[in-house]
Amino acid sequence: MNSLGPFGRSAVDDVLPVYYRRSPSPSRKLVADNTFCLSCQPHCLTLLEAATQKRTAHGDRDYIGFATLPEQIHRKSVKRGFDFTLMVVGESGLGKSTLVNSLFLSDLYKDRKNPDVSEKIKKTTSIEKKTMDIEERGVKLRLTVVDTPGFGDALNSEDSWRVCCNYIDEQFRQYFTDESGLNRKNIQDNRVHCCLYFIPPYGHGLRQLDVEFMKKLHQKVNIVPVIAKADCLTAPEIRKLKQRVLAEVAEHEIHIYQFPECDSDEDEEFKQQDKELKASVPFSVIGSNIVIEVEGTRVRGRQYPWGVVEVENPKHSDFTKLRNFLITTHMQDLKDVTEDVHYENFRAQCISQISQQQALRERGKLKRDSAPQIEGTFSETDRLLLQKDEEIRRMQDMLLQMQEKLKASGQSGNEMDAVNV
Ligand SMILES: Nc1nc2c(ncn2[C@@H]2O[C@H](COP(=O)(O)OP(=O)(O)OP(=O)(O)O)[C@@H](O)[C@H]2O)c(=O)[nH]1
Ligand SMILES: [Mg+2]
Repeated sequence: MNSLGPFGRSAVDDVLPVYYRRSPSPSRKLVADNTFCLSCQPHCLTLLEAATQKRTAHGDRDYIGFATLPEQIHRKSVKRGFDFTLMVVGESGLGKSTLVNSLFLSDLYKDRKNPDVSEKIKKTTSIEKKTMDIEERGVKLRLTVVDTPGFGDALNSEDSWRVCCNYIDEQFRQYFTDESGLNRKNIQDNRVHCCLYFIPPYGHGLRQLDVEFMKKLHQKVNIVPVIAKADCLTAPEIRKLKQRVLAEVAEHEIHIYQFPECDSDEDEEFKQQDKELKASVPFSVIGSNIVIEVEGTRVRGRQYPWGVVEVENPKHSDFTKLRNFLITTHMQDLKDVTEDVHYENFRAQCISQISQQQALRERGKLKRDSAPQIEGTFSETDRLLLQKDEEIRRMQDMLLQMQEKLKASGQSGNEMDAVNV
């Protein structure tokens, strides 16, 4: 691979955040120097003391040491590794698997058999997930590709989007559960960070199925539309189709992935290339699993009787732009938007659902709790009333007995008067 990034930057430049790229290299030296100071007098010096000694020795009194923070983050992230999940969606045969193989210089789908027509009729969209670990200059990337063979294959393709939608939700749900659990340190992030949506080159823009899919999923995932098999179209046809797709996207209020604004302090060349990248959407792409020799150089391409279509030739397609966008320049932004916008939406919905369920449960509990309480109150009152009734009844009995005794003894008159008094 070329050691320079797409915009003439080194691979290290592309990996490191801008503020670190521009910070002077002495920050790296400070870490080493501190380690030296601490290790030579490990028991007498604190890290701060060591830093202070170094500052004084070097006569640099303005140097506190936090300039190493970006490097600390960088080292930690490199150690931990990165993960990225890409979903490819589009009608069967549009070249999804071929493009993935071309993008990651791999052959992920060697064993795949194509279903025959009778299978296709009853087939529904399936999800095929492949993960591979890639390492480049010590940076590890765990790449997951989620393929959707059979998308739009079945006669009734209305629900094709539902399978993808459920898959994306399921990954969010899993992440939400893991994040709310006890062991939050080693969460595996399987959330879908980008969805390449393949538009056929032979139509006149978006079809009902394309509009439906994008409308159902644009709030859940970063959708990046691509025009498949661009070698089927001439340059003016590609331009026309791109314009049409963009117009239809706007007409149907579909929110495809929005490129972030370029920093104003970036150099002119970078700004120009960023502008070209944005102008290329939807990317027209070509894929091939074959390497051909053209004028002494081996290139990925498609051999036709009239010539070779080169996958990585910018005059032939936007493949290189798409690859740079996905891997070199915007991978982190795709992840950030997934985290900050799509996952946040899902999380907010989950929390509001949980709160609603809790409120309903509380209401139910209140009802259940209040029922025995009323019963209890009634039985207690009844018990007291019965006690009083019983007492009154006993006193009346006693009174009657006394009256009868008095009558019987013959002295009833006077004594009865005394009792009544
Ligand atoms: N002309 C042209 N053909 C292509 C291109 N990419 C792939 N193909 C061919 O199209 C056919 C289907 O390619 P696949 O990559 O299997 O298509 P898919 O979208 O993965 O199909 P499913 O897995 O069935 O959904 C193969 O014969 C490829 O060689 C391309 O860019 N241009
Ligand atoms: Mg495929």
